[in-house]
Amino acid sequence: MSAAAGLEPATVKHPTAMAPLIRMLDELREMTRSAGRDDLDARLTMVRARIGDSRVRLVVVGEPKNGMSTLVNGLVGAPVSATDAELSAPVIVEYGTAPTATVVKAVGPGRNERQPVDPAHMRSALTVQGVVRAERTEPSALLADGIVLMDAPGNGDERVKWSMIAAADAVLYVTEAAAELSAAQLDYLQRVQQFCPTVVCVLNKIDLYPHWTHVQQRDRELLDAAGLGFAVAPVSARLHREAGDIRRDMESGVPQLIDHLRDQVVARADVVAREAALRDIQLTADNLAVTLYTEAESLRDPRRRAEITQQLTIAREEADQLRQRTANWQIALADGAGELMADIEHDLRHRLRRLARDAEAEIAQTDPARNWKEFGADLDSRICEAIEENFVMAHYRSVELCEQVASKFPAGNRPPPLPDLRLSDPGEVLEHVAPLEELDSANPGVTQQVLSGLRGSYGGVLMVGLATSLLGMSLVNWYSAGAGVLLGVNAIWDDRKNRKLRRRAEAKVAVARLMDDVIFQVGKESRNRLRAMQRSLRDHFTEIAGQALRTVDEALRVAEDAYGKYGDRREDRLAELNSQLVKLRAVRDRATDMAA
Ligand SMILES: Nc1nc2c(ncn2[C@@H]2O[C@H](COP(=O)(O)OP(=O)(O)OP(=O)(O)O)[C@@H](O)[C@H]2O)c(=O)[nH]1
Ligand SMILES: [Mg+2]
Repeated sequence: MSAAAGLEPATVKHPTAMAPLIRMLDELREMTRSAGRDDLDARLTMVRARIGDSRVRLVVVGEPKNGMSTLVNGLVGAPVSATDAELSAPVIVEYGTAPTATVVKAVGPGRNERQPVDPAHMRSALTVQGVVRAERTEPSALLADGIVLMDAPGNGDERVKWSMIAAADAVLYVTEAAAELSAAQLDYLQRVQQFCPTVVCVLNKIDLYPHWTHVQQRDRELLDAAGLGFAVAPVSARLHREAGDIRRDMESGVPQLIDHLRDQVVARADVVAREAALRDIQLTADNLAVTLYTEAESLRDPRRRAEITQQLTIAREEADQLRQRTANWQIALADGAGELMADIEHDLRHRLRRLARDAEAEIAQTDPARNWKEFGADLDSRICEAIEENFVMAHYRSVELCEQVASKFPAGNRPPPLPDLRLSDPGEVLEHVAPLEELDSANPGVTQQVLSGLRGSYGGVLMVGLATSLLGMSLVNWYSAGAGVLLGVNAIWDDRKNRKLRRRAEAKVAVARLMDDVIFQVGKESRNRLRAMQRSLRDHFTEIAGQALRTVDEALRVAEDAYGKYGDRREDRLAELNSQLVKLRAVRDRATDMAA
């Protein structure tokens, strides 16, 4: 059976033996496809690929670190699969004309990308996520015999493992000789058997556990009790690796395992493949029959027909309702947001105007020059408070708006989490606002006061001095000096009063300017925040509206389809189903005959 170092691996599954199976599979696949059972179709496609492959696919699985990769390397006779790897990838080793290694990476559903790697760097290639495909030219006994070996990493993706098992002709299930099979392992083996009936249990690391014969005995009993007639092969992949001569290699049990695989799997490849394929065909046929039968039954059932009609009516009504409700959500959002922005701005102006009025009243009662700094600080804190309240209002009003828009959609569509519009630090918004201006006339200099006093007293002296000079007195005399003092004091007093009035006017202007600035800056900030909120609501609800419409449209389509089937096309469909069932029975019978 063993091929020499020829260029092609041996053909172990013969095309003539597989041809009738392939015909059956193709027939069945057509039926599963027309019945819309994609799952069954996928399974049959894989079975087709398996029996179409002239080699025997052998997959090695087991729990992490049981020594699968060491065993694979032992079977191939070369270190193709990384051992003690932290991150291992599935490895496929096959016979080829040149030694190559390719990393196959899944780049999308059903699409793979191949990257060649240097076999010398295979260890590093293994850390890449994907499948490593290695081709060996050396006539490793098993590869040349036409075996493709697949090493499934112990802690790899379970789905990948199962698809490898389903694609395999035979499974080597590796356990450690430390303990007998657990209930969970037996359960796992039961499931494996449903996908691939040819399984060999490999009891590895017998060098470590002297009581392995006892474990083997127990495993045999447990498997028999579970109705699993798998062979149990005790081996030590390490002893095999380290064996220098044939005698020691025989102790490792690996040569015996290879012989077993040759006799029971390679030599019987046609039988093994046929049995597995026939089982798959029978199972799929039964599964499909149930689907077709159920559909035929419900077509014949008048209650079902009434139900379908009612479902169509409901689906139509729901679609109409949704269209009406959602037609105007955008208008509701745009209107609501516009109104909200105007209200918030109005509220801000209103609050600040009230503050300005209070400030003016205060200014009118006192001299603003006194405590102008404290006055400014106090005003600032009141402005902060007002702004904070304004933003709190903006927040709650936008939550309300969000709920209003959400109510236009079917229940269950929760409004999105809104950005919080409340201010954590109102000072930030006020950063660009210029502080309250200083009062120009706040501190008149001493010279200024003296000057205006002098101006007054000079007038007084001149006025009275001139009059008294007519009486022959000198220009400066007691009377004129008295008048000078009097008018001087009066001038100082007048000057002070005027200054105070001017300061009040200046203070009012300063407050008004501050308020203007605050309204400008805060208004800008709050408009920005509200617009961002509006945009995020619009994006969110556009998505929801699209989804909701797609859902009802799909429901409507399904209902119309079903109605079509049960309505006008009912008789045709029944006839079609009957003919499919007859065809299916024929395939099933043929498979049963072949299996027998
Ligand atoms: N004593 C002994 N050690 C072994 C034997 N087979 C494998 N090992 C050791 O067990 C460890 C794990 O071996 P691997 O071949 O990497 O195991 P694996 O099952 O491929 O591990 P993962 O794929 O990573 O789950 C390594 O240190 C091996 O040397 C054996 O027969 N006897
Ligand atoms: Mg491994």
